Amino acid sequence: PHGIQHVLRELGVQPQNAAYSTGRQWGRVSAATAKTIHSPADGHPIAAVSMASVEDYEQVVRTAQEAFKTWRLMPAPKRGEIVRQIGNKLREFKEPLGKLVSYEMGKIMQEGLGEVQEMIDICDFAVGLSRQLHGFTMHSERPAHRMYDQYQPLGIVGVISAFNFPVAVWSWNAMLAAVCGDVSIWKPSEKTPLVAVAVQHIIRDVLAENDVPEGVFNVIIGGAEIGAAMAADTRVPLVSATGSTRMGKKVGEVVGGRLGRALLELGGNNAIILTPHADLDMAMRAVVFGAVGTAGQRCTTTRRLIIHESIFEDVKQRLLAIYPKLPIGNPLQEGTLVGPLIDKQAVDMFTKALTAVQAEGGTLLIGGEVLAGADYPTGTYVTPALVEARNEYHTVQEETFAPILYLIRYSGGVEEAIALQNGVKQGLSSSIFTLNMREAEAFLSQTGSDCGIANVNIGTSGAEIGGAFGGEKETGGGRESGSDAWKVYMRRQTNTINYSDQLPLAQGIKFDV
Ligand code: UN1
Repeated sequence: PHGIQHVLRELGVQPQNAAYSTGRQWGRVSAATAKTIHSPADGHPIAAVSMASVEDYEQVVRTAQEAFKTWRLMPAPKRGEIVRQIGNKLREFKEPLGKLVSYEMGKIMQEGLGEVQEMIDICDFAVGLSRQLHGFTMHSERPAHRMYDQYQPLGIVGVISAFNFPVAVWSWNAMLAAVCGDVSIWKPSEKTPLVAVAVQHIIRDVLAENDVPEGVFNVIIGGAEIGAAMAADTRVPLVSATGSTRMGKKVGEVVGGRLGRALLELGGNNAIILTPHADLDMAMRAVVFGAVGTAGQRCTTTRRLIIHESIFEDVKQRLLAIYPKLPIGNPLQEGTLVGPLIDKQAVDMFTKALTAVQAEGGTLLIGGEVLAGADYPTGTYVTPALVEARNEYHTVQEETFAPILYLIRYSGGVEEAIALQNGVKQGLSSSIFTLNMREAEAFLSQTGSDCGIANVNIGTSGAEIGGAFGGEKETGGGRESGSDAWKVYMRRQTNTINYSDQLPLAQGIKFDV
């Protein structure tokens, strides 16, 4: 259906794919560990993968360690040149890769293409960065001394990515790591390994044409034990993990236990504040994209709407007019805006959260059904839900990775709305819609939003790659992607050089021997 066989051939996705790759080469296929991936869109089997063992992981790490020895010697702009070519290959394959992302993960085609565009954008960003891995120079307090800091390649970067952005998050990490002189080992989500196979196929020729050694860009497909091995491995100085707070706490604990670096990008419980000064026409588009886009499965998804009581009824009626008309269906179908959830387990969490929030006193206004019938063959299609709720409900405090939007009322000034927005454990993304400058600036001030991302008159999701991406509190504190997020991928060093014939001590200390 939808030309998917052709796409699989073009992307080198075989009926059965091997468990790991160190660049061009693929590891052995063990039929015993085969896992078939089914599309959440139509339930059809797409292809199978082998699951790697910890011994396979060992093999990959050794190859990566060897590769790092030479990769770090290549001048950064030359590494950038290779990333530039990877970006161009992704441009060539944007359509089929976007389609496979859509088919394997279930996000609509437009968002699949958008995800590949994020990869292309980060490649461009990384190319520029490869000539800008700047450190500062400082003036020494001692005569004839020079002082500066420099950034050196760090080593192996472990990348654990989630199903919802199955390829873009890899590229944020792997492309920055590559220009920084690091090698990466990617463990994609068990739910979406085929797009990782496809990416490896796409970059293969670039690696060959540039004689990139095996071990610079590694993929290993496997279960939680591979992630656990990576987290515990002192040969992996940085582990970048995207996913649930539960997973991140485990990874963070293990990596922290060996004093390694963990870059964590975990759950969000993102809110949009609508004040009496909001442009509601504009706000509604942002709210609906944020709440039902990617079927509510972005870490930046809008989960809470904090609405001033004077406009509460108006906002509610506007949403109640939009929600019944949302085109729900096959994500590859032109015009669909809401695709399926990733699997039945996700559907279960969706329905359980709705039952729980109603038991706490919430009112389900619309949605919450699991769709059945010929157009919805997988049991993973749901109707996005609107729930009138209170911020303090346990269910509202948790991130449910599904399209549920909680409508929460406030009656005082913007400070009250900000307190509600901040009144959760997570701290990823936040927004305010207002044309009032005092409200907007209060939201952005030191007593405003406590999130890693705070927007004015823009929704919570759909960030550009140029900014640093991540959040505070239980979101994990890490920053990926743009701005100076690259620094975590490098080893920082302060250098002081004495070119005098004296040895003066800092702080003026006298120590004559
Ligand atoms: C994620 O959901 O893990 O800002 C990443 C956004 C996207 C990235 C989301 N650019 O919504």
